Amino acid sequence: MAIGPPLSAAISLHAAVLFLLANVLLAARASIHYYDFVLRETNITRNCTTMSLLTVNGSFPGPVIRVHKGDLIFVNVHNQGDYGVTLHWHGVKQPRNPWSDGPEYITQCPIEPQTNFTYEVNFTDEEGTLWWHAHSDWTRATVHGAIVILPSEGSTFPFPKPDEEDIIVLGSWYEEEKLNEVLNEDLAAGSDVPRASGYMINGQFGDFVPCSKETTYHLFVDYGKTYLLRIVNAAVSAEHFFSIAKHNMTIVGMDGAYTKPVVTSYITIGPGQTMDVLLTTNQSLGRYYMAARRYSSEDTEVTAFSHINVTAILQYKGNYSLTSPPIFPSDTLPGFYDYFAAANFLAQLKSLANEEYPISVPQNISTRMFITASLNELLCENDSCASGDSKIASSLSNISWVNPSIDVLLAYYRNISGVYTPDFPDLPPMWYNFTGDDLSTSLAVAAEGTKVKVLNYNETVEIIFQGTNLLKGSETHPMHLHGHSFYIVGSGFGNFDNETDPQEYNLVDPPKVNTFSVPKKGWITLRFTASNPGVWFWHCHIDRHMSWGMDTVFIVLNGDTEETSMRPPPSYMPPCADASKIALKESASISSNVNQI
Ligand SMILES: [Cu+2]
Repeated sequence: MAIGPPLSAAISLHAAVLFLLANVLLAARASIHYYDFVLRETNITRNCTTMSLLTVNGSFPGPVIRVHKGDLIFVNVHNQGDYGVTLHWHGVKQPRNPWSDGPEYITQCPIEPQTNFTYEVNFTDEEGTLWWHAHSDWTRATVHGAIVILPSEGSTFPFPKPDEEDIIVLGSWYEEEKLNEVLNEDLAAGSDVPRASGYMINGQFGDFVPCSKETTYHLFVDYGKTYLLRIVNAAVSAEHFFSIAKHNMTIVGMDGAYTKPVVTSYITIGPGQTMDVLLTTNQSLGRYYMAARRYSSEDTEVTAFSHINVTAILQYKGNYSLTSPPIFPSDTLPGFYDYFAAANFLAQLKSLANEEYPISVPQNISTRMFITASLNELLCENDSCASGDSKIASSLSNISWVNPSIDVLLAYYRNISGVYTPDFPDLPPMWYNFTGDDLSTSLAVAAEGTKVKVLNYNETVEIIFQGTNLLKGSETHPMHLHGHSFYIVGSGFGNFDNETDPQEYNLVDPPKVNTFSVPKKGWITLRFTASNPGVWFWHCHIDRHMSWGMDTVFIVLNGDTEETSMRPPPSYMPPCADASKIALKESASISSNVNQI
């Protein structure tokens, strides 16, 4: 029938006009902000001791970035510290622009002392709470802060507007003043790496640590109001439970995307994750502890972590006696090893997934991967390790990631050979009872490599991350992907079953996240569309595991048009210390190409 083409042309013209109009409106509403972040050593006193630590603008946690959805910001980072640093905008997708993403030796080389670099951070579909942090060594222990992304101007939350809001940043504290130096010595020796001596809420330990009571964080509230709490877990290597005495919380968002409301008396939050919760102040006037406690998924024989509850105080305003101590959430805060409390909480999370906030879970998959996440060992040849004949390591599919000395992004963009290899496998090298209790130590020997996975533009990807119990080292692994959000369509305990488990997938309203924990002795399945051309880090957000090699990189190739291709680099990127080798590698790669021709 002749009616077909003109009608479809009319529809597409209509769609194009709408699209243009939407863009014009967005462009009119979005604004541009400029920030200066000065990194410098700052004296900080905690637990009766003063230490010199790197901070941004002298504050710990660092400054809050506050934007509306669709805004663009430029952050000029002035490094006045003593060592090279990079910053990352956790959960911000940075479409087509991995140059500003930040992970050291993945998308850039460090900003060296006495130099500066301006990051361009482009907020597109994110809404809610995210955060920024250093992404070099373990500098993020003190260099981190929240990012608040309000609804775009003229729109509002998908829940009644809260009366007020506040930010809760969970952090960790190390006794080692030169943390990075100790870390690098331990990594070279192959021994265990530092563990936090305590945890914090908004930079404070709370009432149960010496010299801390006077500075405990207080949230002063009015009776009968609703508060939006933006909770960030910025701890370097620890999952946490968090609960407020006598008050329920309603989860409404996670990782910069809205969720269906879930009423809960506690949350489980892994490092890297953010959660938005509503709190209604409907209890008797008084003081209530907001308490966090480490969730340890390590073997219960591992007790070398801080068992002190970290506290802040929710304090009602009004005339009443403050003589009684604050109430502690003893009945709602789960125990340190409460595996089921962690899993039960996470299983409730679902995307809002309505007409106004739609989701797009890939239904047809073009690339399937099955990746094991393990603790491992590396064999030391010729007694090269101080700790004996092996080093502690971790891996994805038994490949322990090694950072190159020239960043992967630069090597990809300029076609420099010898920096990485494009052979990260879709399947692990061997199959065994991954979650068994008596696995042979010979299975745990990993190979080192800088292996990346290359994806075509817009490929639909499904990944099953299977945790293993090699070296009796099963733990949760909060896996984080840069440049994309992904949907958690399934998770479970034990070994993934490729016949029965996919039948249980949630393809309707799975949570949309940038970080999600593979449970101890369990698995998760996630899906996403590789719609962001660039070079993107994929790693465990427990930095102990990340530094031991539980990492890989996904390169998403360019599409056919400029709009589906990576942007060119900015005029200045921090140079790599190994820059002299770049010219040599480039000429070697050109001559080897010539030889091939
Ligand atoms: Cu991990």
